Amino acid sequence: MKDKIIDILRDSQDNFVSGQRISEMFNVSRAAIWKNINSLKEKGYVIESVSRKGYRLTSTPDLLTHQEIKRYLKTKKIEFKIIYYTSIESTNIKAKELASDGLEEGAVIIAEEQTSGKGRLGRSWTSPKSKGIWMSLILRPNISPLEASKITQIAAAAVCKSISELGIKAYIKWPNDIILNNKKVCGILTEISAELNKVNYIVIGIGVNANIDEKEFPQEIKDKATSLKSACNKEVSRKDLTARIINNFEELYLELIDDNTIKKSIEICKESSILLGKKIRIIDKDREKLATAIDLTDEGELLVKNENGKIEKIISGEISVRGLNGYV
Ligand code: BTX
Repeated sequence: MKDKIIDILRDSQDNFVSGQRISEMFNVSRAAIWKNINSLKEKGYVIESVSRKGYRLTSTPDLLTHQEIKRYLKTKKIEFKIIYYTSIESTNIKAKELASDGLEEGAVIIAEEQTSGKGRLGRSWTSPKSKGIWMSLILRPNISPLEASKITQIAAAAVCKSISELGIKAYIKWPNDIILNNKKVCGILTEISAELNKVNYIVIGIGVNANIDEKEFPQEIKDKATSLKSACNKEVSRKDLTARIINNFEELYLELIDDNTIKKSIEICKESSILLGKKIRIIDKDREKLATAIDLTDEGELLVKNENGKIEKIISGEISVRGLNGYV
């Protein structure tokens, strides 16, 4: 009922809607409406109430609920449905559980806070309350499991494009980081459940540091983490950015599904790559080697020239790539 009340108030724009009218719509008492209005106010909705006039919505909170994000969604084919939690261990873990239970493609698990956010290779991801976008998309593409890393490239391109739409130039550090001012502003974690040649589901986890102040980062990541707020000196609308990411993701993902190519994503990844043309360190478990990043293939693998001039293809997975002088 709360969601519907918000829809009614939104639709009436600047006009008041009487408590009587709303109560008739739901066939409940005016006191019940008043209770719901109060609970909406507690969530951050600013609702004016004037006696004999009724209620008027004057501002909405930057919450990542379906109710708030749906107005910004422009997706065409896939029904993206947000499943919202205020606090959760990890949206990827929840998404995998729900996907195993059969939840369909397009479900997006979003949390205001993760108490145990996951990075790659058992690393952790700091996810403070209401300061970022912590979300996981469930996908069920009809592709070979070997192609799963293409989804990471699609997501990286979608995030980078969405950030650039806010007027901020971000870079992609292949395969799964988005970089601002040489620091990580977003990480992507792709997880897959598959049989030999069939994908059951892919969960793509996206963590964007939206409105975290630099001083709020834990000491151990202070020198490598940043946020959009620090880059542009003001808070960004998380709900608008979340919808942009989903909108851009759908467009790029459908290129793979419909045309079996990720050309548009690769174009964005190349154009925004922070690695191409640079000397890099490739870390594979305990071994480390030097190379120059030279290109991305149409499939999204990194082409490098190693020290004796040989060209090699690096497939994302167990490998980490670093700049020569630190993280980037
Ligand atoms: P990664 O393994 O490339 O990066 C993890 C590393 O990044 C950590 O070891 C730490 O050094 C650093 N780090 C941790 N938190 C942050 C942060 N907030 N900002 C910048 N650097 C940080 C990258 O893994 C993939 C991260 C995916 C996160 C999303 S959030 C939604 C979804 N749910 C979930 O549990 N994970 C994904």
